[in-house]
Amino acid sequence: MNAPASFDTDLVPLYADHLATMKRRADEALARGGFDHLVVPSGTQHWQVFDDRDYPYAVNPQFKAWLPLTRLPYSWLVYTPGERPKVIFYQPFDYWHVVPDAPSGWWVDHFNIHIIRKPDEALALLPPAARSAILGEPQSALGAAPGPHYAPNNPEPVIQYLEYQRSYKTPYEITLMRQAQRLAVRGHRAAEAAFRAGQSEFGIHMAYCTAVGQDANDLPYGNIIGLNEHAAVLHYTELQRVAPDPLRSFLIDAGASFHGYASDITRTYAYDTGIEFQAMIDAVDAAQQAMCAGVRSGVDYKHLHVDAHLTLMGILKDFGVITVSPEAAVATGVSAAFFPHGLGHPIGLQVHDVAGFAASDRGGRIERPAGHPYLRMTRVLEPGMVVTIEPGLYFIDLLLDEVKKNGHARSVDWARVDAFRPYGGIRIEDEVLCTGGDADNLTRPAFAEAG
Ligand SMILES: [Mn+2]
Repeated sequence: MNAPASFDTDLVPLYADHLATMKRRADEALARGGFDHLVVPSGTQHWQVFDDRDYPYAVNPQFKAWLPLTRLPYSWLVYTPGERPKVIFYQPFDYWHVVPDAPSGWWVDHFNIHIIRKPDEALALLPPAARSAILGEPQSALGAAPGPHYAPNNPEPVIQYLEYQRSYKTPYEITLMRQAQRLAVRGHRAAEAAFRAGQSEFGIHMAYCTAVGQDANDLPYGNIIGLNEHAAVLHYTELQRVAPDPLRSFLIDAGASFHGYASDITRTYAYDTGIEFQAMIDAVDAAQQAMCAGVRSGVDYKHLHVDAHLTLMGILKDFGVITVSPEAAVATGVSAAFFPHGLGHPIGLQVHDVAGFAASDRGGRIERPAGHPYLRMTRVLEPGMVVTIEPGLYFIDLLLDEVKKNGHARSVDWARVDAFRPYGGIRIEDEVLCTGGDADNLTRPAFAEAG
């Protein structure tokens, strides 16, 4: 899928190491929970109420952590320490839909594979439920209660440990995540071209999907594509069918999936690159790269977030939007009106990956700093973690009205706000791998490669 011919071959040894890591983690998780078997259903289809239409299938992240299989509902992974893991592979006889291809790829040699034609056929192949940690959604239960009934129990000690360990990406996972970056960058390049050609938000969205080769069912999250003032809506997903006139600015927050791994990239563009808004974009871009360089082992992500507030307020001060010092803007809460979200989040199998608040692999939560309710990552960075760095500056009347109500109207030059409001806002987002040394930005090289 959109990768060099040698790509799959290169993955063979990486996957073997990844699987060895997954087994070691499972051994410890099972010991902690007092279980003999790890059982992971891939998940089921879900149906719309009073209708025969199914929602897009979403694989259980615990399942795709083991296997690059994202379109295989009603299947199961079974791992028993010391034994070869088993995949119960659901391949129905079905002429209405395309059924999953026969098992193939770099993973098959590591598993005993059992094909089933009906979901309930898994029952005879699964280990005893009472001795198993079964991780999944309730709908994955097999057999009608009160008869033979095999249901996820989701034991906390097992889940806590496995989710915590998923923070530390294996080289196999990093390889897949780099490819997810390359795919998304194709879309970002096509989207920028569509913007320059005067297309609508919907047209830009279609250009993105076509270039990536993914649509709403495949993408890791709904594309955010906002022109002009729409760039100020943090999760804008309306996709207007007509382009505004004049075109002023374009914010795109869009990713791609690769074998279940997500990318999440944001860029902002000015239509006229000679204007002051472009200069503000450039300032945020330079600041964002410095923030990315701050992703180093031992650094508290909370501190990166708070520092970002100061940096961004420095930019607003330089552009004459605030009249007070950055420190004063942060202390009075004015900064939160312009930068009202977190600096970023963990990313991997899920775009907002698990364990961003985890205090340990046995549970506990590291709370957000007071006054920062939307931060999604509060941990100290360690090698192997991948986080997004996505500072933003927006001109949002709802929040700026609060600044006035809270008695800080004189902290802001409202004529400057009026000048920037028609452009909406700026967000720039990359993924960064924490290493033992310098930060490894996964996103920028993909843009450089694409030219
Ligand atoms: Mn993000």
